[in-house]
Amino acid sequence: MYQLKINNLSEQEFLSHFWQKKPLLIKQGFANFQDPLDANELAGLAMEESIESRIITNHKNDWQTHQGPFEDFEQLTDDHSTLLVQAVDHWHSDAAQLLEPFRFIPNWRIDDLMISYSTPNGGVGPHLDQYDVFIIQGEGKRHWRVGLPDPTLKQFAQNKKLLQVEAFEAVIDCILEPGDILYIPPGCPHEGYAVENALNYSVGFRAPNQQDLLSSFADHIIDTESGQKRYTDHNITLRKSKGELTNLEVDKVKTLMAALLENDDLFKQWLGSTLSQPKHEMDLAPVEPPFTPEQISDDLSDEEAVFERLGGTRAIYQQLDTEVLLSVNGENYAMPLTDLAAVKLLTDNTEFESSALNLTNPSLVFTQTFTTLVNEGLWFNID
Ligand code: AKG
Repeated sequence: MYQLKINNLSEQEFLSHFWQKKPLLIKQGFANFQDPLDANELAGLAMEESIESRIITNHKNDWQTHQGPFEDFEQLTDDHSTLLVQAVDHWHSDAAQLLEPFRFIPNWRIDDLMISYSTPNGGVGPHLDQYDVFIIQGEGKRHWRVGLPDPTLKQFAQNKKLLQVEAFEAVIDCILEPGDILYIPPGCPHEGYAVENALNYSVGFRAPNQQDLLSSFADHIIDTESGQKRYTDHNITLRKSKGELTNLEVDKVKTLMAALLENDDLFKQWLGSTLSQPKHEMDLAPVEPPFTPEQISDDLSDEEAVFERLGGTRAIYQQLDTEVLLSVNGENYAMPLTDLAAVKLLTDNTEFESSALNLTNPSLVFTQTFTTLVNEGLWFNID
């Protein structure tokens, strides 16, 4: 279990003064840091078809990007190279533990754990992200520079797969040692080069933009065959200019469209399903033969049982007027309001004790839903 210490700040102080505001160097954020994996294990993951990985090299300032999966690691040279593996929390339960200390931030904002292994002078070069990130230093040392957002900084493509940013002034310039952490808000340019072979863990956050949201909402409207109401104008009057689309008509179209966004049930169903989509394909092992709700109920009544959530699973809930809407990996499940405490337990924690669940007195609907989730392999009894 990793214990996070944000200098002398409380989590609330960090949120008030730094989150989405300014970068922060957290010296020894994790005291006595132990890497959850080594470079060989990371390389093993980068050989898998279903796992996204890249090697970036920068010999003599010639930036090259090679896309995984990899059969060998010839390109991961003794210096000037970096291997990056995305969404490792989906595949490696010990590495997934590194997300836990950051769950004081709303869980739907957490995106994934990216891990990099760099040889001396290796890095991805100066760049900026649209997302918040905590970069944790594992084995080795890395020289990092971080700047403040500057709209005049130009981004350019070093190659087809590598976007970088021009030289920037640093407000943090440091050598990270094992257990040190850098918090970098969106838009802050940063670059890190290994001083010696180094492992880095990036805890990334998601922040959808309007384009993503509206296009996903449009898909939801089509899938659910909603939004069939048409434009009407039963009280138009004769007017001089027949070519004009009047401001009143523009407003009526806007109102027609806004009515869909204001449909709270439709909106929350869509939002729950879209925000709970996992980052990548899940490493699922469905239960065969499936458990019955009675079997799960028996398991739950065993006071000693502990249920764990599979790495990469995204679980959130919203309160509707008459029910609780649980969303897991893009699927919505409606529960009675009396299950609020049970749903909270399921979504606030990556593992829970059945004794705690029993105290909430879960309904049959909850047990049936939980049975479905266990049968899909999303929660499992670690007893
Ligand atoms: C990021 O996560 O934004 C980084 O810059 C990390 C890149 C790396 O580990 O090489």
